[in-house]
Amino acid sequence: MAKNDQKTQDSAAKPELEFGRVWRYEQAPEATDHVTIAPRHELFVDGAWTKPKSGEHFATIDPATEKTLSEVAQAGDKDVDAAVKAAQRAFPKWKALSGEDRARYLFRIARILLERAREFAVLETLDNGKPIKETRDVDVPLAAQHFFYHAGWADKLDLLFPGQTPAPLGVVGQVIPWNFPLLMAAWKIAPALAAGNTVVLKPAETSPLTALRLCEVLQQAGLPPGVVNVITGDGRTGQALVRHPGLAKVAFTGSTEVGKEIQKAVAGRGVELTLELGGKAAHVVFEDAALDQAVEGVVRGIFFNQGHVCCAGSRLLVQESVHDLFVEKLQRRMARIRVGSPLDKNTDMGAIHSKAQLARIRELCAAGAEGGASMHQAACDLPGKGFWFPPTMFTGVSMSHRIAREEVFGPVLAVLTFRTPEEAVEKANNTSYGLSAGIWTDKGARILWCAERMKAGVVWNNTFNRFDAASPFGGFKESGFGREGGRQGMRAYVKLEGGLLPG
Ligand code: TAP
Repeated sequence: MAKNDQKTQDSAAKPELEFGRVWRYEQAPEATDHVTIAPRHELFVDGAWTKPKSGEHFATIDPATEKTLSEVAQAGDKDVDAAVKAAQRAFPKWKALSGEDRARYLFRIARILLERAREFAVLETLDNGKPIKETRDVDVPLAAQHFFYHAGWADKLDLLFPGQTPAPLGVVGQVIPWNFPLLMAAWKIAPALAAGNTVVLKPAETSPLTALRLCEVLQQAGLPPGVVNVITGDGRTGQALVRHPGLAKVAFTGSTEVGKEIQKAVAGRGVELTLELGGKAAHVVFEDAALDQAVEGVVRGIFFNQGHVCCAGSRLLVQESVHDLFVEKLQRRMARIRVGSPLDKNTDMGAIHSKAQLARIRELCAAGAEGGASMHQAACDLPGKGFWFPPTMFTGVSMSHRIAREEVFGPVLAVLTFRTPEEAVEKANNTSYGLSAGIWTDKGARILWCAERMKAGVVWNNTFNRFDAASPFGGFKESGFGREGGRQGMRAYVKLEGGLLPG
């Protein structure tokens, strides 16, 4: 182990796995920490595993070791077309099922996911680099919760939209990112199916394994062929999917840049669109807040999932009177964050997801230091292999710094100050994003005053990064539009016919 050594190796290593070999994690040699990974994965189209027409596959690696986990199919235009056609064929029958029958499938999927929770948690940790305690306690249970929750709506759509007749849209193309691969798949698939739509899902190139394993769960649950199709590939596959004329709706989560491209690609086609994009959330700490609790909230807000979180609290706005004390407390807390093997149950922060993401984090940190902000990094021993970055905080940051404006998508906190609530709100809103925000104060009236004025889709009070399937999630401005979760999330997957009430 070399201190803060972030050397990387060529990630295009040859696959080393044979079929059915048990993958063991070298740094955490517990015999129970294993999952079986096939050396090659095909596309899931029309309920069956299908080879890509091109015959091309690419490697997906463990970012903590840079070892190849498996090879995954590269779907081309013809594969995308076959997947959309399978979903089109399945749509009339799926739509015609009673809500109660659709709910039965969703409940079954949720139960099987929980039965296989350990396997999914380990697989997600291997393919993504996030700590096992997060995949075990957050990603997998929340993914199951989304299926349970939406199963509950499948036979109550009339109650959800009273006075109107909700109908499914058709085939939905869904493109998801790498930061919460299984959870994002569940967020997208569960409401779509509950409403009677069929799906073609494209997972991120660098973290496709849990979405593919979810297909096994769908098969186990007896989901009819073609209702969900999963096609793997890079950005070209996503591009071919969102441009396919057979789609009724596109749902995308990822970068603002790609979101804008997708918006152009679907413009004028009568395709419904929801975009959940980037963020640069302000985490506002007032002098009257319970500071020790706020420190925990700020740490959770930025270092959870290595900061690879669209709603991460990456801008800390702390009231000037408590700035020095709060920063000192944060530094002490950061020194106790355990960075290391993602499969170790004690690890707080795992590996950075990819070499490219590590390069972006380094670039933005270098820009912060060059711009005159002071960088504080927790001293920790980082493994020699894999992609790693220590918990990092910048003080002396101004709004003109790139680290205060751009989404780093890594474990990097930018600290700014404010004097009055008005200034806090003004600085919080001084961003092109509008996904989330956090407020720490002892005064209820101040929470309401700030929350009303903050232009963010989600505002957490005296907590941060809490998620629930019943709670709508989504942004304003360059963070996108449309909501996922809750009644609002279901609204994005139906068209409303008749009735006098607005949708
Ligand atoms: P994106 O490029 O936005 O990737 C998200 C998904 O879109 C992936 O499945 C991607 O495929 C696919 N995609 C890429 N180009 C596409 C296109 N032209 N049309 C349709 N689909 C396309 O994100 P990224 O490259 O993984 O990360 C880049 C930056 O985006 C990060 O540094 C971070 O700041 C931000 N990001 C934000 C979020 C959220 S949740 N807001 C999530 C991830 C990343 P590939 O995987 O093959 O590229």
